[in-house]
Amino acid sequence: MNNPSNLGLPIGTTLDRFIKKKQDEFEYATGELSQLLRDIGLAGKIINREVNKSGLLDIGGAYGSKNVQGEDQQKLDVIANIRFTRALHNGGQVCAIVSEEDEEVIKLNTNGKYVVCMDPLDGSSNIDVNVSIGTIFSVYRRLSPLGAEVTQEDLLQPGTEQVAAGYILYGSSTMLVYTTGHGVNGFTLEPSLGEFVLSHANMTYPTDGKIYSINEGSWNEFDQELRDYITWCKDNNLTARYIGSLVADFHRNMLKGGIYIYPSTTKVPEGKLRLLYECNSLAFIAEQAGGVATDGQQRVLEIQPKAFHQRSPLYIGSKNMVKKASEFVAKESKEMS
Ligand code: P6P
Repeated sequence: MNNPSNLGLPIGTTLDRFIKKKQDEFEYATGELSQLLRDIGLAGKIINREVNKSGLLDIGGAYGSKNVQGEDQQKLDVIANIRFTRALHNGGQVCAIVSEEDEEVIKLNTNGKYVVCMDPLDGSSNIDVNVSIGTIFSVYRRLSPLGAEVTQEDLLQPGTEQVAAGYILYGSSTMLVYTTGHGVNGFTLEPSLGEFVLSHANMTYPTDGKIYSINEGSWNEFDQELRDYITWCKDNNLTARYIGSLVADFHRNMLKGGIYIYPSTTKVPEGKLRLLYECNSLAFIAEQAGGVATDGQQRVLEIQPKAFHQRSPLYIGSKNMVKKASEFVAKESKEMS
């Protein structure tokens, strides 16, 4: 397989060379965003090393504290947060980070042009059972002047303002998948080289699929419309696949076609996933790959954030599958994307 990227770069091109080549596409082709993406790649390689060793070193299991969501932090959550923050600080391009692991914003370089929102290690409770986990990130251009104090407006931009978004999947292989608004490309870590190399050029979401991903254990907390949709899936011979790790479910569905749903329920009316560094990041990727992402009612990317860690329901995946789900759950029929 040697389908070249949309730049004609062949499979096997290193991430560094790919970023440099695509730099011309960036509206601010001065290299800062390229540097930022390289910093993320570096942090991903370091975290990959820690994740792969977690069974051998005493870095698995709970850290003994809770994050802003009240969830038990895993030791690797904390390590991943430190690694990403350090890599982005040293790279110098980022003025602030909104991280799932920190209640308050992490202020870095006052002259940094970019804001990063991230979940350093999503699904980390799966670490101890060797299930794939992931890093999710979004990049925004700051609105306030360089050198000034970071503002709420810098940090709470709608997903439509993202200049880049991506995820790193620590699975049977480790992959970095990202977009800068010009399509989606996937890079696989070649451990013997320590390099991410282009392996999945121009990734596209199949417009349809046979996989639906939702935790049916919450059936009793679903509203009737959602139950009716799930029953429709069963009546139409769809397959249920739910890993319990968002990045892994999203990635599989993007390769094979499918829909992932984390809905509003009676227990979590706002849903469980966070808008800034889970829903928006994957929604940007999904749309760039021809997929769709809503909160059940509206396009995720158009939601105006009001708080760093606010949650949102998420229906994301193949265009026709999200559309079908919307026929059941959307309160009013409107074009989702
Ligand atoms: P539940 C992991 O905690 C996560 O944020 C996603 O990665 C995953 O899809 C979801 O929550 C699992 O949540 O409530 O089904 O266990």
